[in-house]
Amino acid sequence: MIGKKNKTLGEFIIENQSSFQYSSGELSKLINAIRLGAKVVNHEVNKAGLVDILGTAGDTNIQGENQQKLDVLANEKFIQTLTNREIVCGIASEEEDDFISINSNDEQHQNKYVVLIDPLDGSSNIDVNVSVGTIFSIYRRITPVGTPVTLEDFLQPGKNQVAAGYIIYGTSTMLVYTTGDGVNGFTLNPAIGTFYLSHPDMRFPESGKIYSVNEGNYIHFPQGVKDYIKYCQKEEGDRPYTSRYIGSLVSDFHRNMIKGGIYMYPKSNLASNGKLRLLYECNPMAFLAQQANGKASDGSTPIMELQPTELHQRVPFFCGSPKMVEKVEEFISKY
Ligand code: P6P
Repeated sequence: MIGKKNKTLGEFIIENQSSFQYSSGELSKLINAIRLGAKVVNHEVNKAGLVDILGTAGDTNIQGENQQKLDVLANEKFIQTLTNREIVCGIASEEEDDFISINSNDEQHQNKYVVLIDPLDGSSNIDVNVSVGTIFSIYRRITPVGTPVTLEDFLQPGKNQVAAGYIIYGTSTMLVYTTGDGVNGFTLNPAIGTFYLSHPDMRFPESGKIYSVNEGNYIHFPQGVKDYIKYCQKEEGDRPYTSRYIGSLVSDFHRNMIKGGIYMYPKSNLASNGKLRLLYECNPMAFLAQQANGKASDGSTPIMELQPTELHQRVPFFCGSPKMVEKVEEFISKY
């Protein structure tokens, strides 16, 4: 993946189009739809404190979580921008109980891609002005083009992804994505609404000194995870490590990719499969991790090897610098 700093996202896409293994115009349409959605949601997120869109929309999503109004808005905006492009035949969202089939007016449409999205991850942080993110995962459909999309198109293992990424609405807004040829980060210049290549070829350091986990659940974790956390805290060699947990997967992942570290959301007595969703949180982050020299597993199996069975299924998630993920897997394997 070629790319010098300060190149715009548009220029970058055109320059690297040939490295996208499918026909030329498709990548740019896909990423341009995401780019537009990112700008629209960024505008809303940045003014959330000013406009009465805080607080819950009154509904709860399939996870039983209160839907913040910004969740609902972000979901609508991304579905809208993706639907308007003649390239997506189906969308699955954390905010939608079932997948959405997109049949363009041309019933023999040739739309080949399905998108799975968490439109606003970490949304419980909105009211306290902590950064949140959008996570997306893109596959080619496996059922015949021109027919209505089916659940099978969405339940593909993560290794089939053709693109994945996130938008982080933080001190600056960034779009970070991969199409299988490395990971590149683009920072939005809000004054002109343009994303610039600010972080070419992002890579996890082999190891790091940051571990991210909700230690409030410590007593409920499997013994191997407890042992690893104590290992991180022990004064020995380059340890103790630093504990950093923002409560926003995209933010913790992004920091750990830049500085080195591991993010963990283990299963526990409270959540037998952990909390994070395989299809639109773990798989896209695992694709990015793999493309950035990192690793992602459920504690023993690589995330992208898991065969999904349900749209909103949850899996335990360990992701980050490869040596740190291998270390926690070693502790878990003892039990
Ligand atoms: P807990 C946000 O709801 C999220 O899905 C991730 O972004 C975040 O890392 C995690 O859940 C936080 O969950 O249980 O530690 O509050």
